[in-house]
Amino acid sequence: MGFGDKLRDAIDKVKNSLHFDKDLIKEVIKDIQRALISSDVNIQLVLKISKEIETQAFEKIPDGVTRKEHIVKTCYEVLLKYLGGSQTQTLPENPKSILLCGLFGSGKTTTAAKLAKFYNKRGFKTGLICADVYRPAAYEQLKQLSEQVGCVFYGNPKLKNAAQVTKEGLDFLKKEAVNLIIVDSAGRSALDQELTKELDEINSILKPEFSFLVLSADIGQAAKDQAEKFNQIVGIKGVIITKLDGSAKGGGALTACYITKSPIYFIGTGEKIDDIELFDANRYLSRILGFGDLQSLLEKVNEFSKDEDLSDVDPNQLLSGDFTFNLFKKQIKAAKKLGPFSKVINMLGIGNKLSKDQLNVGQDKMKKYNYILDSFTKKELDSEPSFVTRARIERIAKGSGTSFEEVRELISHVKKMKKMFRQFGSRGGDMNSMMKKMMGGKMPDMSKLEGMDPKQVEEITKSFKYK
Ligand SMILES: Nc1nc2c(ncn2[C@@H]2O[C@H](COP(=O)(O)OP(=O)(O)OP(=O)(O)O)[C@@H](O)[C@H]2O)c(=O)[nH]1
Ligand SMILES: [Mg+2]
Repeated sequence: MGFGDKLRDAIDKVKNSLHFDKDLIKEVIKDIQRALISSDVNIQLVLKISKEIETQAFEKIPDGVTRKEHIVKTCYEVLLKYLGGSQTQTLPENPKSILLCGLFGSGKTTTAAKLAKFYNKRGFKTGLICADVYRPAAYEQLKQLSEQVGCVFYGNPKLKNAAQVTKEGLDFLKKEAVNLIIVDSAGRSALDQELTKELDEINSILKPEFSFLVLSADIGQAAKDQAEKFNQIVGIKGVIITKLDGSAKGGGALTACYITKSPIYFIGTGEKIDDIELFDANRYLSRILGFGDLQSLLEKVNEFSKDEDLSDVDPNQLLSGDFTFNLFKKQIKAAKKLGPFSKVINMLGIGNKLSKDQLNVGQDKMKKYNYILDSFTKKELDSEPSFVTRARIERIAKGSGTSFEEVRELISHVKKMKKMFRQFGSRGGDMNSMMKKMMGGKMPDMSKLEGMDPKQVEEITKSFKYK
């Protein structure tokens, strides 16, 4: 169970219960405590969070709001406050240079390539410099990633001085007329003198507009020490948390950033080059708590729509239960780029409603399904599963070189998906209107909170009244 699943279960307990008493609230708070502790959140902070939820849960509730709605809102807001790092940051429209630093294996090189792709998609001409002269394979790794991204690359495996490579890289990239430079530096097992010296030297040559500390979510609370040390010794603008997809300790890393007031700019959510997002605490939390995040799914789908013909995949269509073979075919095509289907489903906040088998339609199966769907006629692709009769199944199996059973399995898969989306759709609608009611029609705009001190932010968050 990853970070988020347990929290979600606790919140679901409130959502699904019919009546409330002190015992239920205490039980839910215990569940939240357990979830936070197992994701490595500092114990003092866990107590603080639970105390806040408990106090607010029993406050007088405003007219027109049920106790249940009030409690869900309270849990959401308190968790948002502590898991949101030091609030959502916005990057300027035109960043010129970014330096990535961090300890061994934190994800710097992968993040450098992810950022390059992120900005390329937004119209930048990005250049990557490999300033890791420490690890022999570093040059080749970043070079290959640059080719994958399609951005300009500079490295010099013969040089053993990171500052010197950076200097050469800057000259080279100037000629290439790039408008964003991203520098990948070497990791060490600790921020020792050697690494400090190296980063200082790169800093004085690059004068980065943004120097980011790259932290892996699986270090949990240890993120606090690292953020403090890097900030004191080399100075950082903010952090990027990687591996939030796989780590159960994500809560520890996120709250550590809240404690050290380190702004989180980006999060890494997978190994693929597209698995990076600007960190938006509100959006992240609604996703892990299962409120669904149609917005980020839509954005992602739109980014790929040009080359993958996904422009007409409308989540509302999905949620109305209108899940066709055609849509399934498109999903298989898009899965390569969007990442595993399980991830798309998680963005919708319904990952926990599916069985493992439904989630893990493996790559081989995907290929087979693709062959099968290629043998469907246009009419069959747009039809209800019941339209695909026995005779049709036989024809499709023959045409695709698969078996009768395999075609039947695909049909039953689509049937299940259709049913599941329809069920979620009706529930999701209720959830949306409930959230609206709770937030007075709108959610706090986190981008407005940038740079404020946490006290001010607290005041503003509190001022969101019910309508
Ligand atoms: N699941 C997941 N894996 C990631 C993510 N970011 C990086 N990784 C993986 O983490 C491992 C280390 O990543 P690198 O980018 O090489 O890390 P690094 O900080 O450059 O490592 P050094 O240069 O050796 O210090 C690789 O296997 C990556 O695929 C992420 O967001 N999610
Ligand atoms: Mg590296």
